[in-house]
Amino acid sequence: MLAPLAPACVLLGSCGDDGPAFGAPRGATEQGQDIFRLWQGSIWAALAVGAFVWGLIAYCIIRFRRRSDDLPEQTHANVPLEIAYTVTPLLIVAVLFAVNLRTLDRIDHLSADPALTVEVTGFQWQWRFRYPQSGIEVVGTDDHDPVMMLPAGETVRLVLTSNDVQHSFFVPAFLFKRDTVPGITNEVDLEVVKEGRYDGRCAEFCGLLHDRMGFVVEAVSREEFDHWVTKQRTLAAEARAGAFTP
Ligand SMILES: [Cu+2]
Repeated sequence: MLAPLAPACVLLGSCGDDGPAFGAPRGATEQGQDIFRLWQGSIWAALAVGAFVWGLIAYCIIRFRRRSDDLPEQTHANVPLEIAYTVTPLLIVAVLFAVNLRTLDRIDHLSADPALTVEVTGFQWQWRFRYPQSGIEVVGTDDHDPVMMLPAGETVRLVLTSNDVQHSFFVPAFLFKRDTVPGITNEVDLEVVKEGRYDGRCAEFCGLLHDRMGFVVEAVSREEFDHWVTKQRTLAAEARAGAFTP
């Protein structure tokens, strides 16, 4: 069905079952896919307007091209036309605004019962991921980017803040970025739709070693996630026991 679009797909990005991507990631979360559809719809709308305008320009160039040195018939004002080209852009902007607002509302929606909560703290210059339900804490070091393990296909609540200056939690594949601000807690729900590893970065220049604030979000099956939780708890218990050994 998309065969006629093939040349455009090469120019504009990949074509999948959901149409051309126009250069954007398709979103690896439910929320990201919502944002992607908004992007895709906006580009289709822009192309439709563009095609209409280019068509009118082509029509005017051909239909009213110079045929002689005589001036064409001169007219003044066309009220219905002027109303139409004033109202139409206003309507387009109103529709885009409404659609944006609807997407914003959906991606900012917080579930009443998230399956998992992860407290994300940015600090100079690393990340701390804390799982309050299990007491697990993952902290990045100079040598190791921290990995946030999540169960795929489940709603995860991220609670974001900062210990010092402003940072920004950014996962390009999720089409998602949220600032971590000292003294302020930002909450967001994400549902990763496909298992995999997704690279993240700090997206707010936060000082000398800002570039080291990379991290990974790894979405796995529920079984793998539960296994990881058990393993982390065992390791933590062993570390505590070791610390108390005389
Ligand atoms: Cu930073």
